[in-house]
Amino acid sequence: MVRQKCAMSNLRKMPSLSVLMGLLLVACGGGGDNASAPGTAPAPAQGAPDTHAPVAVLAAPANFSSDLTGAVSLMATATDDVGVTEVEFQVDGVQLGVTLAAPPFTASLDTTQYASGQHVIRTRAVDAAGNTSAWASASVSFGGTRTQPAGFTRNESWVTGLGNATALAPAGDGRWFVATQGGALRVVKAGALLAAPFVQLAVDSSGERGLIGVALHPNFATNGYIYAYYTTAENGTHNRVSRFTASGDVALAGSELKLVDLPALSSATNHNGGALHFGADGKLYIGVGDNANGAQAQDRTSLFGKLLRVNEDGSPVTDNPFYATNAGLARAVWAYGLRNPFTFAVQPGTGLIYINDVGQSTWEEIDLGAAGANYGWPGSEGPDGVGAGITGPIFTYNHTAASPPGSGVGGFFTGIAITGGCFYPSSGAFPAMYEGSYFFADYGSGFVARYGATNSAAYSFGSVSGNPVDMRVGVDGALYVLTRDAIVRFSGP
Ligand SMILES: [Ca+2]
Repeated sequence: MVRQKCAMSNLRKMPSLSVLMGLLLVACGGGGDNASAPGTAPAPAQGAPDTHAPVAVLAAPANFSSDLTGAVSLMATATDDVGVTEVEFQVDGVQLGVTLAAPPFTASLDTTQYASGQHVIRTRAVDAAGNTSAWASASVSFGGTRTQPAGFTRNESWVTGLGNATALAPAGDGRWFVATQGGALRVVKAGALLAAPFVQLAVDSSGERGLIGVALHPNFATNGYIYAYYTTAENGTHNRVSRFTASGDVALAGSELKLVDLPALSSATNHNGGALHFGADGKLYIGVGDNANGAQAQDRTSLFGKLLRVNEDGSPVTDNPFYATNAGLARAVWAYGLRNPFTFAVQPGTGLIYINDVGQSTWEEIDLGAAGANYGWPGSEGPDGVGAGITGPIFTYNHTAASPPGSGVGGFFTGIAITGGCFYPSSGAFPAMYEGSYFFADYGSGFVARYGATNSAAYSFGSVSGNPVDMRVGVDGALYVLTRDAIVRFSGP
């Protein structure tokens, strides 16, 4: 353990001596140890301000510690040219316990309070002048079987019996609209699945085709507009976005307005995308897969492998990045180089867009939405092949665990297909630490995680038994995860 340094001789000549003395005597534990720690800068000259930050080291647990259970001891060491006055620990970006003023810098962490899976432990030190060390951190995994944080409730049977569900959208009145692959757009009202669908569409549901996206107009409460993305066999099999008008819990007969007819699909039935959301700019964004032809993702004149941006009537928005160089519907291209943007999300208020791009055989990724961005597919997947002109992911995880587990990009998270996702709003029933978090899930692993932009790190939140396909925060502030068959409700403490 590196010894604490207390340069008492210099401090006696500094201003505010009585305050500093009190702090430093505590920080030094009364040990009177004036020896220099190796590697630290010399103490500031007499009368000079202390501008040298301390150094904190997380001594335990070790980075990549796996399957930690029960009570875990955290230990930090901290050194400074003058003296350390505070050491704190964090778990997943939230301070653990009280700030420590004196060594030993230890704390006990009760892992049973956290969902099993990846968590990040951090420590940092502060000196009397207020200089703050960098965070020292360890990515670890907690074992056990906890499927949601302590104090939260997971209800896996909030709604069941959906049958090949693909996407969901909340209404401000508490209802939910749930797309099912076979073409039925179902309604959940007061927690009950209504027997009559909102609308039953004729769809081609082979492979990954079918009714695979739903979005409500921002003014749904007054205009009743609901948008759906589905595969139709009309005039050659292709994907379409239509608008319907609600009349109570069903679509007004004859209200379908066909807004966007995408180009004909090949015989490939996978990679259709399907996600639909209105941005903060009032425009409708549409995720379109590459139809299993990666080259189309790089062709900016192709509608495949893109995030599109259209007006609410389906017309391309005139300030789209390739509006001037493309023709027809291709003027709707907003971002490209995507493989299968089956889900994406818009942050309430800020309009920030995160795109989940399902990878091929190696990487799942979250991309930061930006006009004109090229996310690199098929030449780039996850962190691989991110060259000039390519926008790499903000978070990515592998299909296979690294050796040792946790040591690779994405840490302990592994899976086969990223789904989700949604931002927790700036107010809601969850504790403040969740505000602004981006929740996502994996279709195969069934984990539910959150990504915190503050530390660019992802943490385990929980898991579900089924295969997650979509998720949203309800008007009650609970997190609703849609699996192929059910809506799982995670409610806060
Ligand atoms: Ca210092």
